Amino acid sequence: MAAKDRKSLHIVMFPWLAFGHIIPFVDFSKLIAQKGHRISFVSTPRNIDRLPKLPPHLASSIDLVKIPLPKIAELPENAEATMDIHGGQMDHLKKAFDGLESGLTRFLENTRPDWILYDFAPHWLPDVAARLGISRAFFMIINAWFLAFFGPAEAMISGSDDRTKPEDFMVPPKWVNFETKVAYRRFDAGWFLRASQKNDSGFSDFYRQGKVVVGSEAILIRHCYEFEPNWLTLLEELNHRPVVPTGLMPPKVQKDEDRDEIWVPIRNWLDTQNKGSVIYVALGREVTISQDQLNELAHGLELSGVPFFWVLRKPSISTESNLMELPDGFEERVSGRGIVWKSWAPQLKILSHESVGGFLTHCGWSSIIEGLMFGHLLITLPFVVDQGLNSRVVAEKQLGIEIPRNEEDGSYTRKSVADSIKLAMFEDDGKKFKEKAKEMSKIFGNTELHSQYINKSIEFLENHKYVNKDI
Ligand SMILES: *[C@@H]1O[C@H](CO)[C@@H](O)[C@H](O)[C@H]1NC(C)=O
Ligand SMILES: CC(=O)N[C@H]1CO[C@H](CO)[C@@H](O)[C@@H]1O
Repeated sequence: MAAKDRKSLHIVMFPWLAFGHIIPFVDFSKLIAQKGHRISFVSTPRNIDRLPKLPPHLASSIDLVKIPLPKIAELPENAEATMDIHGGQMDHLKKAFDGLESGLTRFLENTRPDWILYDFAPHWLPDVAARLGISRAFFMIINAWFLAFFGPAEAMISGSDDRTKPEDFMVPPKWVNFETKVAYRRFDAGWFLRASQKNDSGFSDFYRQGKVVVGSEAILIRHCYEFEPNWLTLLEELNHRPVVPTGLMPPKVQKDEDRDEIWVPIRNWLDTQNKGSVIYVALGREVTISQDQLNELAHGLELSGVPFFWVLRKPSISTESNLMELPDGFEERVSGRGIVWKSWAPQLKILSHESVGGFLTHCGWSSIIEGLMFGHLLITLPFVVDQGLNSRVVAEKQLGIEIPRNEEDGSYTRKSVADSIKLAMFEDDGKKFKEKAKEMSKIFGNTELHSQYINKSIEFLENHKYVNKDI
């Protein structure tokens, strides 16, 4: 059917309160709006105010809808996103988030959209939307192996999942029906174990995700068969509902001149370096490491002898344990060879520069996509959520090298950092991995392929609108 013959849809987007989630929801909103559909993007006032500016030609198709976050005594004033809090306050943010139910329900009653796409957290939302005859999809901004690790939704909801100790997450789950070693390790299994347990918000992440899955007509997921078919197929089998891959949604390198004052000096420095010689180092905004581990990373970069560009931003929430001081005299000693960049940096532009030859990353899914788009070998240092599994998949496919860690506490030494970098950049194994990573850019950087996925996932929304509106 030609676009002009189709009825334009009204689609509500409702991400979890973390910018690592909000940004992929914005990106997907823009892609949907480009097809002539109307978006209502719902979040809290301060998050909406912190969104990147919408392109002028789409601004009229994307309504930004602010619903105030209920005040909770345990949260700091004005905290509306994970970057405004420390880890111990996460459950309180989830509790406040649950308080958005009445505001969102009113909005849905008044506007009666065709679809609502939401994140893992609002366990109450599918029922509300179903009652109003609104079609519902869980938009999973992370990949299939992470979601498949949670298992069948019914067990997540009932709490009958029998995995109760870290060891249970250190092997592939019993429903995995293909050969893989992908699993958590002792130092990062704790995150998954906690996700299975009820906490101060009153609900476990397992329960939230389970409810969201069973209440949805479909799961849309940022994944593609060309990179990894097995976990994606497993998800369909586990969940008995359409699993629609949106592709990897590789971002476009923006030509935003208003940020040139930041990019130009960085580019000038990269221009002076040899092709493929620089390691780009960035652990993401929400990973905080201890002072001791920061020192080891710095010394490791120094010991490696490799040129580097390190984005090291102070966490927005400072505590005594994350002061982020570099070792004494570090910047003088590495001067000329290494740059420590302490504010926002245009990651995608840096990764696209030909001097960059490797990416030391915490292994967030977006970072992996951005690194492999340009065929960069990854040197991985995962911490929480999906990062450990991502790192193991990357290692299994020989696209990256995980820095050796202490199994118990996940600590690493300057020597393990330096050795991993040298292995990646100079040794034969590194060369082999580099070739494979470069090859991978044909999938990750394939705009045609991912545009096709986007087209198909939007066609899915167009063709599967809820018909039974008289509940
Ligand atoms: C996706 O759809 C757009 C029209 O909305 C079209 O221009 C584009 O070529 C399509 N992409 C692919 C890969 O088919
Ligand atoms: C069992 C469990 O994960 N408990 C956690 C609940 O949340 C608090 C912080 O809000 C943690 O300190 C507990 O470890």
